[in-house]
Amino acid sequence: MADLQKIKDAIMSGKREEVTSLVQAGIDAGDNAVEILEGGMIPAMREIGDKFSRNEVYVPQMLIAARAMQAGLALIEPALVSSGHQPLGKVCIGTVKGDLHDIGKNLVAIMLKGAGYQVIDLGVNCDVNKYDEGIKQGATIIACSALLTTTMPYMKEVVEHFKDTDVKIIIGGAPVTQNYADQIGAHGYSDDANGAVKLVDVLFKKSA
Ligand code: B1M
Repeated sequence: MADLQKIKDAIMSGKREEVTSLVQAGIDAGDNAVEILEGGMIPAMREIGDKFSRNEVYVPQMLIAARAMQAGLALIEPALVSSGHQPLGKVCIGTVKGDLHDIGKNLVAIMLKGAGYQVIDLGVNCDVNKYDEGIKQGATIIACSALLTTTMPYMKEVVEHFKDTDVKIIIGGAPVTQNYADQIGAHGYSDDANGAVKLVDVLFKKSA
């Protein structure tokens, strides 16, 4: 089994090459990608965030930790994504306007692809026009991510923008809650990437 503590430490200290070799060693040893993700990688991001809150680290350290995390994610992505079946439907995903956090959004995209959906990744800092582009490319569901309490309110604008259409909007991200989703009239909320896949499954079954 990969040394999850070492992976966590390497991500927190932004050692991209060390993360790559530790994660690769885990994959080569046949470890479960979800265990590497949930046992080492995600806890690293949580802890660096807590340190940031306590002023023990600053933005540059969060940034290099995020880069090391992305390097590890790229390695486990193929194991998280199963292949070989027809797309079940199209979903577009993006982090809302003003928000540059993309790790959670990327994870949701990976899990959706793994579940057989075609994913249009709109990136970060998405305004309603950007989400419109995803819809024009054939998506029927929008997955919106927000990590900041200051950017979360933009989700209401996205819901309002698509109010009189058939587009379904699901939301998530650290500050987002079920209560907030109900309040703004979103079609679903999940606190993690697997839950987002379940929401999409339900919405596609409903529209089938
Ligand atoms: Co930022 N940051 N950051 N940051 N950052 C947080 C979010 C923060 C909580 C840190 C803290 O204070 N403890 C805090 C927000 C406070 C608040 O608003 N309440 C914060 C802040 C303040 C800031 C800046 C303002 C700092 C500054 O400049 N002074 C700034 C804002 C920049 C901007 O966006 N405009 C900023 C910048 C950055 C970096 C660029 C340095 C970097 C991001 C790099 C990147 O993403 N490429 C960064 C990072 C890394 C973090 C933390 C440490 C980690 C975020 C992360 O990747 N988590 C974060 C602290 C934390 O989260 N504990 C923090 C791992 C990821 C897997 O989890 O994204 O939550 P998460 O996704 C989860 C679920 O939320 C869910 O599924 C995922 C896992 O299953 N989910 C969805 C996410 N999206 C979903 C969508 C769905 C469903 C589920 O669709 C339906």
